[in-house]
Amino acid sequence: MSTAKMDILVGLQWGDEGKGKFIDHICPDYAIIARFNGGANAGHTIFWNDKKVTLKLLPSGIFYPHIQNVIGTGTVIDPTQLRNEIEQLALTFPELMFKERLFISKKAHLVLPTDKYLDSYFENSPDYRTIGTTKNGIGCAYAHKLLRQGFRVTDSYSDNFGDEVTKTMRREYDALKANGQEMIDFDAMVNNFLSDIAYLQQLAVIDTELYLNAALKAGKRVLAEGAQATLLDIDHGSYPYVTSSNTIASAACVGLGVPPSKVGEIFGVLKAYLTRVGDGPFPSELKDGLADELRNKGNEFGSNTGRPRRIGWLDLPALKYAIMLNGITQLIITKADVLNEMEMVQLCERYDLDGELQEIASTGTEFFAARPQWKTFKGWTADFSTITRETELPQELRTYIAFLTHQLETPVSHLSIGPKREDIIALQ
Ligand code: 2SA
Ligand code: MG
Repeated sequence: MSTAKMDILVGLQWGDEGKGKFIDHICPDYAIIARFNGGANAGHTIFWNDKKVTLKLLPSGIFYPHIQNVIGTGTVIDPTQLRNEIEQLALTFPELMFKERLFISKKAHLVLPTDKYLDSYFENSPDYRTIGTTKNGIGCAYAHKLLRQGFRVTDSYSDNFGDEVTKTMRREYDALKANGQEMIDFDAMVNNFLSDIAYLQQLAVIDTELYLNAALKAGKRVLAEGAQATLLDIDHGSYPYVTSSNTIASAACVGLGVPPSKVGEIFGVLKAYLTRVGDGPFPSELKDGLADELRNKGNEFGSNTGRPRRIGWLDLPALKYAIMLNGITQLIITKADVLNEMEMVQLCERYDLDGELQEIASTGTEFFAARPQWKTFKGWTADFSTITRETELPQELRTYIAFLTHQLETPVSHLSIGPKREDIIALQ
């Protein structure tokens, strides 16, 4: 069998584009789904047997009997979250053998309970910058990794792991306590953590790089599943209001140990409008009643934290930038149905920076001052529940999509027009 390619799927905005839903749609075509970045800060919502499920750490292929799921080296793993997630799913779907289809990288880093407290401390203390994180300890775990003070999954098998990790947690715990951070009892925290580590150790912990490259060589198709999104990338996003991992397509190669020569399609998911949770710049943000209307229509609340998402119109300069960084080969537009029955739909066509017009964003300092120049489209009205093909779409929506395809110089291959798995139509 000939060598297969690894396709990559990423979000093009600030997250919550509906990546989980599209992955769920294309899953059957793949043998392996692999997470390459982030941790339990993700919230990928999918429907299985009409039940809504939000996955945080587990890859989105976990429900399919024929799919192997990988949590790769570039991720950070909170063993407590992982255990909770697997145990919860096993309660809802006892017939699915999740553990048998899950492979975890030996080299992925662990999120310690003190990382989570430290994250909360930074968020709440007036002495530090507030980012609006998910408080999952993501930034602190990645910081320890770069400082070379982190613990990897493989380290947990060594004889002195218990002592070493307890020593580290003691140090951090005491410092946090001295600064007034509220925490559970130290011994309880350590015991819970070590018990969750023992749970993690009975899962398949392997060399995921060897596994993935051998699978590709054997002709098995791999999909790399991005978490968070392009504008939250630690290097290229709206720093410091970003997550602590690289979220763009090239990070899939690093985070999974698969070379760029093996990459096939690069899917970019975007929502027909724009949302953001957490602080930071948002040039096309809406602050009026329209934002509330769209938030409610689109149910725009954080899938794990429940935080209300900020709402805005599509931002063309930011999208052009995201498409460039990722090398997107196919666009997927989601939630076109949420804009149903609007009199008009707008988008930010370019930025005005003190009179200087900018067609493509860069998220450097100017981005924070960008003022949108709007373009207005006539809205659309349709009964989306009956639409099954492109020709049935309202003309106004087709005009909007044609404009985007032309401006973004990238084909739109799929359009999502409702929350269910079947509410996705392929476009020509
Ligand atoms: P963190 O926790 O350190 O990664 O936070 C840093 C910034 O990244 C943003 N971020 C997200 N934005 C949207 N969705 C995310 N995942 C969950 C979801 C979030 C939730 O899909 O709904 O449940 O609220 C996600 N994860 C991180 C975060 O808001 C900060 O701006
Ligand atoms: Mg989400």
